[in-house]
Amino acid sequence: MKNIAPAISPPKGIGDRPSGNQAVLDWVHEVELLAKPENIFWCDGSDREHEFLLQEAQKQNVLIKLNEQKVPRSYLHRSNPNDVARVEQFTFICTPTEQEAGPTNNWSDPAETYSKLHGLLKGAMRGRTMFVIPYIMGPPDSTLTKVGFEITDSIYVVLSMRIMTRMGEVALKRLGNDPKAEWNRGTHSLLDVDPARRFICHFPQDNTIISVGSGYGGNVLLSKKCLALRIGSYLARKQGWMAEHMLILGAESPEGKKHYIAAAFPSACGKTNFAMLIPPKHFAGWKITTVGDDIAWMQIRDGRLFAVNPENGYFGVVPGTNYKSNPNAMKSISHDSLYTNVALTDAGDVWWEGKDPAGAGPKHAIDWRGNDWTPDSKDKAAHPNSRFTAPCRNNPVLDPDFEKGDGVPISAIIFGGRRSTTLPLVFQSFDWNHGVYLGATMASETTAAATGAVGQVRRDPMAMLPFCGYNIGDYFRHWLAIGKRLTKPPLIFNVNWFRKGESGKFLWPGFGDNMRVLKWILDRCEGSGGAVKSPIGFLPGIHDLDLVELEIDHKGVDELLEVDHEQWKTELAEHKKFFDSLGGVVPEELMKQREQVAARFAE
Ligand code: OXD
Ligand code: MN
Repeated sequence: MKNIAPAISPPKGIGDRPSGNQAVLDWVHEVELLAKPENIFWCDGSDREHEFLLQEAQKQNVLIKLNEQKVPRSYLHRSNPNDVARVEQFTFICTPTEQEAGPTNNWSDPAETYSKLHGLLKGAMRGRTMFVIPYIMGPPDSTLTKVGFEITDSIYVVLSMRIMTRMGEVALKRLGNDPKAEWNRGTHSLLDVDPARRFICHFPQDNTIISVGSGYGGNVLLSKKCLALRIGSYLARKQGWMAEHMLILGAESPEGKKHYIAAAFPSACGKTNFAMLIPPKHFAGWKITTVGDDIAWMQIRDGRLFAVNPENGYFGVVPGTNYKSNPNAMKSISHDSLYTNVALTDAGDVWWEGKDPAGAGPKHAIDWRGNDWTPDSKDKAAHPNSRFTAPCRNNPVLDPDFEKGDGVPISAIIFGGRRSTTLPLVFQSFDWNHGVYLGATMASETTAAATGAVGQVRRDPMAMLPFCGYNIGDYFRHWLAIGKRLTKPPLIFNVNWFRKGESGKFLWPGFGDNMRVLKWILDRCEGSGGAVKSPIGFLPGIHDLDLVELEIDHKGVDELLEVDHEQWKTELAEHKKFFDSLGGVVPEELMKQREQVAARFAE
């Protein structure tokens, strides 16, 4: 078998083993004995190490350097074409009992799974370098922050983790020498990138992750979906906090009044765009700032929820990103970034479908698979789930409290999905428990972020369906229990930017104009926004939304805000079907909420 990750030989002073926690050293030694690497490389995240690894990655064709004038200090990576998205069907939660993993997760027995994975890892790193990455998730001085170690034989993973996390000394310091301290053990090996030997396994009770057979971000940057969400949600329930698939943004009015909002949308539904929104001209003086674009860790203080972004970088969907849809993302990825599975132009620049809204793309490029591409090609130049990896520091609208250990106070939580019908542009829950019901029943049309069919409506509670590391019924209970501890709970809303009219066209322009919806949400937080009561919650009246300078007619707004009784009959039946499909784990309170919505329709 060809060695796809040959060992590298670092010069003196790079990759050396630090003195450290004995529990970590023992674990690394165990993995070494199993995987039998040629050598071990301890990462410290330094610039010297970074330069060395970039050179090695280019020598191995893992990275292609981009044109220095066009995208300084940036690189392109092509993953194996069989390995381009998260693989939910090969993702497992390995709790002692199946019941703990619950009805929405694939479960497998921990002892059997360890044994299977250890079999696959046996000798897997022969002739390769085993990298050890110490990292933290969360701001360095936050009580929420967690320490993780990832072992990997992929240089691309090391270079990506350097962007996505805070790496090196900061983690060793935070962990200290206590052999009983809490830290996450993550082991990753590419093996031979064969889908038949691809498994992403979580052992929450052991704070352990083992991922094999993939080199794609969501499966192998173990800090992100694996630790921050799946293991994170398990720890959060045990420890009384929340780990959620949410962006966090700051919104400051021209008068200097600021609120922070967290929003849960499923993968590839616009979290990054919303977190970096630029308001239309009419909202001059408003400032939107980004705390995070994908994950929120939240804890209760003084009866309120406070959130931190555990990540240090963005791993975002590239296609469709342009100077119109998200100028701040374009600036964030204009230097010091890694691109995965986009096209390479003849000038050494990157390109993707939707990069130039006017349609002026290159006449020739190399597509994401490494083949010649022209506008006449029938295949896409960039993979629909091609990604950028960029440091948060690149974002021109990074919130000044991005690193605040205490977190930022959350005034509102928004749920949302991609729904062509039924769901209005925006509505507000009557209270916390009703809001939990909105989250628990949310649904979205599937995207390319995970393998499988695209465009099918699936229930995705709180956008956590692929990421909740324990029984979803207990997760709902945890939400309800958090609500009981909040004296000033965030208001809860649902949005849908994706409703279509009879012609099949989107009714709402989205992007910057989402500020108009956000403004109503902020007005509600301030107690000043008007609303109309409907069976599903509070809706803005047409005059409660600021639509000045927007080309939309009354009819369009009516359609966007319409609560169609027939459609809702079907929707409520779908809610019931979904709850029933979970096999009795749904809390009584949420069943009651459903009945109450139905009863309000009958009033
Ligand atoms: C992501 C995802 O990569 O949700 O953030 O798939
Ligand atoms: Mn995500």
